[in-house]
Amino acid sequence: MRLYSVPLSPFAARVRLSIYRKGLNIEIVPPPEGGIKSEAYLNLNPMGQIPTLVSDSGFALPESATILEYLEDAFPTLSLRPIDPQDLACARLILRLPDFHILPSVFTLRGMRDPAKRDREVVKTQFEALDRGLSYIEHYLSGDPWAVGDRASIADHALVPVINVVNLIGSSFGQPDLIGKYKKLDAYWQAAKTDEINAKVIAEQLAALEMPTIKIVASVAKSAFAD
Ligand SMILES: N[C@@H](CCC(=O)N[C@@H](CS)C(=O)NCC(=O)O)C(=O)O
Repeated sequence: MRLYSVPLSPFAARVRLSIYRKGLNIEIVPPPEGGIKSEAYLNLNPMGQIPTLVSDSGFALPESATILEYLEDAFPTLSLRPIDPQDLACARLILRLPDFHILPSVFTLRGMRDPAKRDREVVKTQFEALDRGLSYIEHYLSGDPWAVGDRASIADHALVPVINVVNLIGSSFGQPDLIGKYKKLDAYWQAAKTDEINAKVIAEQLAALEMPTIKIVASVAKSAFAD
């Protein structure tokens, strides 16, 4: 099996977290030559997005949330799904909330990191939307060091890479502590960073900022966290 991934993408990072935590033998590879809009890649993932998981039989699965669930079904040992139905529902909620309420603003703001390209009104509106998104997570977080219950779950895998990119985007606009006002979220992040697997993926995301080869991917993936 292999996972097409780029280091900084919060969508790819959440899948890498599951792969590492479950100790799966899945090769993690960059997009093929030609990038994510090449014919070869579009044959695997017609949306032309990262990540894509490809099984040994050639089954190619896009969409990070779906991939996380597939990994749970295909490799149930060391389950990352809470057992209690209510906890599981909360984990799935926390998995999805950033996609609707945080990452769209992060990506828009990312396109405006250059002060010359900033529209003040858009920046203001997007930071407000991002803040609302963080408040939703605060509402549903059940504690620390894990987002739901007393062990790692798919919710943590969605959340950790997202907080990392929220911090990065805040820093590029002179607001490095966007989560500080949210007590549960802040405590969660402080604890989450000390977990070895989380720390590995956080470091991979941060290291990507220094990698010149990532720029090749970024020229294709306009909205990606990849340049
Ligand atoms: N809903 C998708 C989103 C994936 C996504 O947007 N990936 C970005 C990388 S961070 C990408 O490939 N962007 C390029 C594009 O959308 O054309 C998922 O959860 O996997």
